[in-house]
Amino acid sequence: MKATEPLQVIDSKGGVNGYDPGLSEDELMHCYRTMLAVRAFDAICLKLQRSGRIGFSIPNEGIEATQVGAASAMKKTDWIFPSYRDFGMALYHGVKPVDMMHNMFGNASDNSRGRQMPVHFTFVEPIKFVSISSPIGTHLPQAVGAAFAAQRRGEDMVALCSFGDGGTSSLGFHSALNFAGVWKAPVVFLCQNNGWAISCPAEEQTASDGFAIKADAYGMPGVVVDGNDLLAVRKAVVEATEAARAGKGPTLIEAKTFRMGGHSTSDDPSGYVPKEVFDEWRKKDPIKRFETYLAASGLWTPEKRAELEKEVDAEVSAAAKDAQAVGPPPLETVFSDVYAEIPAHIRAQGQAAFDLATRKGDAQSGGGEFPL
Ligand SMILES: Cc1ncc(C[n+]2csc(CCOP(=O)(O)OP(=O)(O)O)c2C)c(N)n1
Ligand SMILES: [Mg+2]
Repeated sequence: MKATEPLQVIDSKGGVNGYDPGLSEDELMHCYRTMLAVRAFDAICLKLQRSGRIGFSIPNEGIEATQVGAASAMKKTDWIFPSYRDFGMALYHGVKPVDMMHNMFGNASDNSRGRQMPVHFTFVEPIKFVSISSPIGTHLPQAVGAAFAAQRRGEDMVALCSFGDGGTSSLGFHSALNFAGVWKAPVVFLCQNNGWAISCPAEEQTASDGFAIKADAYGMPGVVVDGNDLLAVRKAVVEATEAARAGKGPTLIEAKTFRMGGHSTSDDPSGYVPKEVFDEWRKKDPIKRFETYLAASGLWTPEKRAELEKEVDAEVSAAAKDAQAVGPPPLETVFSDVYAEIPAHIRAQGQAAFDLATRKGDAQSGGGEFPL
């Protein structure tokens, strides 16, 4: 794979060469705080998983700038079709950590009532955050369909559709880009090239010169951006949304970044990522990169980081505590949430399950193992 020079905005000294990100000081600090909140959520979920209180979590360290930079370009009327690693996009738009924690525990307050895997969030407010799909690539055609429908109805909606380098090998990727190109659907395809699809390196994922070049085949612009530079990601996504709103159709953005953790809490990346690669990417930490810009703008000090870290850590810890205290969804919701009127044979099956639970006790939580 040849290296295409990615778009960058923040230079090594925190300068932006006159670029105006179009964000107020409060909005810039909100981006920063959200990245810290993602990291706190990550760290606390890891502890919850390792102590057997939740089954599974997905690390985000290293990719916070891609998520938050992209989310910052979206309006509340837009829809996000996220990958499982994108909870920073939800946090940016005001989803509360406790509502995410309810999903992590699969408890009775979870808006999916424990029927989804952990980290498979969905929210209608404050932004449409479409339910995360486990099967890779399946949400890309959904994003195109939703965006095309909104366009036909004359609604001001752009779909931000995020997926990984591995996602580009799915059938959904190719059919979605083809339809979006033909229909000029208002979609921003954000390929987060974090170097790996579980243990498969990006170099073995494609014979193309990177991922953005695939846009050529579908008649849309392809842009490569430094995914650890929040303002560069924002710039690329803002331009793509402007084109989409102007009826010019979709853009494929490849954000080059790196996953500093395992694929999931069930994975140990030290088995396949060389230590030197981790060391190299640690120097490119996206939060530190943004700090250089904030500091150069007079908005950041180490004390500010400590203060905000304390704040988000307390918020996420309290969210975990609250969610843990909520019990599992009542057994009958397995049936009652599915049918408006429960058919007789299902009612009979349900009764048998309730009788069993009465005799033997309701399902007990497992020991934290998860087979993925
Ligand atoms: C259709 C399908 N095939 C395989 C899997 C198993 N799987 C889960 S995540 C993953 C890797 C995806 O990598 P990438 O798209 O690069 O996203 P990343 O995890 O790096 O963010 C695979 C192969 C799946 N979930 N769905
Ligand atoms: Mg990947």
